Formats: sequence, C-alpha cells, structure tokens
Amino acid sequence: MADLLEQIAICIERGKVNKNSPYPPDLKGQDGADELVKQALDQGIAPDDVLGKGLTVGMGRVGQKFSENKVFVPDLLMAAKAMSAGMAHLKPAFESGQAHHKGTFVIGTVQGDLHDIGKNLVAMVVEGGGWKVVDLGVDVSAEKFLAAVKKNPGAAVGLSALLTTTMVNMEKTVRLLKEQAPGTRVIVGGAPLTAEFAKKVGADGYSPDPQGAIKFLAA
Ligand code: B1M
Repeated sequence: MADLLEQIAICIERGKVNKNSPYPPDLKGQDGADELVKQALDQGIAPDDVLGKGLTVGMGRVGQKFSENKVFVPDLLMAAKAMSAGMAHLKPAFESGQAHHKGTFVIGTVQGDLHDIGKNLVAMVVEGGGWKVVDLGVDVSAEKFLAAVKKNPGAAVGLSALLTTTMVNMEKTVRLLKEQAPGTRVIVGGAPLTAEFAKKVGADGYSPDPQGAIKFLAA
C-alpha cells in the first residue's frame, strides 16, 4: 500500500497525468495518477489515505520546490493536471461522505483586478493540499466574499491582488468579513503585497506563494 501511495505522490510531483501522457519523458509508458489512483481504490485503500498519503504529499512536494524556485509555473500546472486526473476517481467518495476535505477555502481576486494566473495557482495547490476550494474568480466584491463565507460557514478566505490600485480593496473586504463573519481567517497574497501591508489591512496571514497558503491553513 505504501509503495502505491508513494508512486501516486511521485506522479503528482512530476506531473504524470496518465499512461498515454508523454510528459515527463523519463516516465513515458508508465502508469500515471489516473491509473494509479484507480488501482489504489480498487485494492481497497481508503479514499482519505489516497488523498492524504498520496495526492497531497505529491502536491506538497512540488509546492515546496516552487517556493524554493526549484520548479516553475509549468511544473505546477502539470502537477495540477495530474492531481485533477486522480481527484476525478475520488469524486464519488467525497460526494458520498466517505472521503473528507480538510476544510473550505474561498479564494478570489479582489474588486477591480482581473489578474488570475497567480490566484489560480494558489487555488490548485490548496486543492491539492486536501481542501475544498470555492473559486470566486476575478473582480470579486467584498459583499461577494461575504456571501460565499455565509454559504460555507467556517471557510477560510484568500484574497489575491496584482495591482497597487486594487490591493487597497483588500482592506474593505477584510473589514466586512471581520464585522459580519467574525472568526473568519483571511490570508492575502499577490506580487505587490508585503507582510506589513497584510498586517495593516487586518489580514491574519500573508504569503508570497501558494505553499505559504497551505501552511497558513494548516496552522
Ligand atoms: Co497586468 N499588470 N495589467 N495584465 N500584468 C502587471 C501586474 C504589472 C506589474 C505589469 C507592469 O506594469 N510591469 C502592472 C501592475 C503595476 C502596478 O500595479 N504597480 C500591470 C498592469 C498595470 C495592468 C493593467 C492596468 C494594464 C492596462 O490595461 N493598462 C491591466 C489591469 C487590468 C485589471 O486587472 N483591471 C492589466 C492587464 C493584464 C492582462 C489581462 C493583460 C494579463 C492578466 C491575464 C490573467 O491574469 N488572466 C496581465 C498580466 C499577465 C500581467 C503580468 C505580465 C504577469 C502577472 C502574472 O500572471 N504573473 C504582470 C507583470 C509581471 O508580473 N511581470 C502584470 C505570474 C503569476 C504566477 O504571479 O500573480 O504574482 P503572481 O502570483 C504569484 C504570487 O504573487 C502568489 O502566488 C503566485 C504564484 O507564486 N500569489 C498569492 C498570488 N495571489 C496569491 C494569493 C495568496 C497567496 C499567494 O493567498 C490568498
């Protein structure tokens, strides 16, 4: 069982989607996340173990390497693709309540801002970390974030911004969430942000990269 889960982790880390996938070249012809997750479930390995000891381990490794500049955006995208292939087999288990997410993470790019590449990467890595992700997209108003939290009680919230002109909208969103949904944990991120700015707007956390968001959620 441990071997199979480790193989699944490697597929995620290396972005090996399925047997037919030519990427990465050194794994050509070998089973990918698609086949291995199916095998694991067929062998009776618990869906929570497939997720927690296989898929998320791989995503954690690639996320960490990304933080260390050892791999780059395309590597993360391939890892996310492999993750999706594996997760497709786990979907019925989540729907039936047999497998469980660690919690819910609501994420979006703040009002006025249309940049979503970084936000999407954070969403993928957090999902790969075992969280249910509610992605509100771009140009998201404070009220829309609040509505999503009301719909998903206990959810943590992630705000992304890429413009110096829109990062200021984070303050309004954090304030509304803290007033109307007390106890909601909020993390902010995006290229122009700093930890000092996060503190100033009242956020609970800041991360320069997706892996930091995982660490924040785990804390
Ligand atoms: Co725009 N843009 N853009 N842009 N754009 C920047 C950000 C800019 C720095 C370019 C420049 O002038 N050098 C500049 C901002 C300047 C400033 O504010 N000081 C800029 C501008 C000015 C604009 C427009 C105003 C241009 C115009 O129309 N005059 C306009 C604004 C539109 C709007 O939003 N209202 C605009 C538009 C666009 C495009 C639509 C063309 C396109 C976006 C496409 C898309 O996202 N779907 C675009 C792009 C691509 C860029 C650059 C080139 C790349 C941004 C990016 O995707 N980076 C950017 C210049 C640059 O960075 N070189 C630029 C890659 C991505 C992986 O990084 O988003 O930083 P990033 O995400 C990282 C981390 O920040 C972190 O994790 C990610 C992975 O490591 N992170 C989080 C992000 N969110 C997080 C949340 C977290 C935690 C971590 O927790 C919740």
